[in-house]
Amino acid sequence: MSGGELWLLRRLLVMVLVLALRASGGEVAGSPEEETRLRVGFYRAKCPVAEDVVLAEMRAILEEDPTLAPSLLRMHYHDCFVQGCDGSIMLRSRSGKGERDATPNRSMRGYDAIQRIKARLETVCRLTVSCADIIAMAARDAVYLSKGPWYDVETGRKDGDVSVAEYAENDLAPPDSNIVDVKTFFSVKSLNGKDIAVLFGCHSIGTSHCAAFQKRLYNFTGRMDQDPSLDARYAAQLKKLCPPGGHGHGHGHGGGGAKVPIDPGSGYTFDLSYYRHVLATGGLFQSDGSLRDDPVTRGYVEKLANASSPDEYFQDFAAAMVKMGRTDVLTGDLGEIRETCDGFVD
Ligand code: HEM
Ligand SMILES: *[C@@H]1O[C@H](CO)[C@@H](O)[C@H](O)[C@H]1NC(C)=O
Ligand SMILES: *[C@@H]1O[C@H](CO)[C@@H](O)[C@H](O)[C@H]1NC(C)=O
Ligand SMILES: CC(=O)N[C@H]1CO[C@H](CO)[C@@H](O)[C@@H]1O
Repeated sequence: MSGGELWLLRRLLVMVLVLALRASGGEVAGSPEEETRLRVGFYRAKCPVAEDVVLAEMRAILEEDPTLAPSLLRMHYHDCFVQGCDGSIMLRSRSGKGERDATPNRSMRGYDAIQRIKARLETVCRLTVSCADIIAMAARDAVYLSKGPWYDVETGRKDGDVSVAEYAENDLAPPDSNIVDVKTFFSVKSLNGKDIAVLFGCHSIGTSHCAAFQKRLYNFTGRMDQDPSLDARYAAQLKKLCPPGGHGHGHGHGGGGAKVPIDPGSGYTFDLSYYRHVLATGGLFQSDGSLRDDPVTRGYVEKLANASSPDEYFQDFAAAMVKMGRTDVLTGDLGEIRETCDGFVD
């Protein structure tokens, strides 16, 4: 058996085990039903200040460094897509084999912020609030503090203790994905076309290193050409910000190099301009532009690009984030509450 097959088999076994445990979890006498599923206000009894503490810390963190808002939103996406929302994105590996070390994760930021919130929570409610929930709450607060919607975040996740770089490589779509690839990556997590169009609105805030989309500007098909689906004026602007060479090649997206806003002109406000940008220019990443290539996602993008108010979008966003936040969670007796979020797995 090849390494890849072995790995798949291991994952399958873990999944079967998790499902079996979950199936039995509901029946175990004495284990209250409410402890075994996610719900709004999970900490109301055990740690009533939990959500307030997270919001207060987030205000302080973003006052010091506003650029961490998008980074912390992104962290929840990465945490949920890689082995479920289980806080494992925070774990460190001495041998460089953790999720943190995976290519798509190279430019992930905000680990210290999560650890800071966790340390604060440990002083008020020892061993009570999971890292996975802190990441989910921080993502919600990051959106809210970027003038986006407030929504009720479900809590009750436990933390996992496994972090494998390979999972991140396999579960996160690369930025040069087309819509068929994107739909495959998201349907594995039970997220449909509308969810994709809604969640991609996260790219309304934040920045990207040039390396993540450089290929579109200079060497799209390997013949030193430009991506024809990218608006020519936008491409010219990007070329000025991202001169050729220097920032890594091919699929590389991370490391040094210049950064550009993903939604130019509105890079730190959570609003609808991302959708207008995608429609008009093809977006920063091919995956953003790919929203135009499917009837469902395109229909949604066109609707929002023209919307006179963000209300409908904000409602859809809340629902999609809650849905994403349920991805393969550990609850009840599964998983643990760690004392620190960024412990070492090896
Ligand atoms: C196919 C799906 C996706 C792809 C290919 C993708 C790709 C990327 C890439 C390449 C970056 C730039 C990283 C860097 O160079 O610093 C980025 C940033 C970002 N992504 Fe995504 N992303 C996807 C989905 C999502 C989703 C669903 C969310 C939110 C739930 C999200 C939120 C963000 C945010 C907020 C940033 C800015 C981070 C910062 O400024 O530090 N992304 N994404
Ligand atoms: C352009 O892409 C081709 C094919 O991937 C590669 O062989 C070539 O080295 C690239 N050229 C530059 C200058 O990056
Ligand atoms: C959206 O706006 C464009 C022009 O910006 C217009 O051509 C189109 O008909 C509008 N679509 C809807 C559904 O209002
Ligand atoms: C391989 C690699 O660059 N991994 C990085 C992932 O992100 C963390 C946090 O920024 C870095 O410490 C790792 O070196």
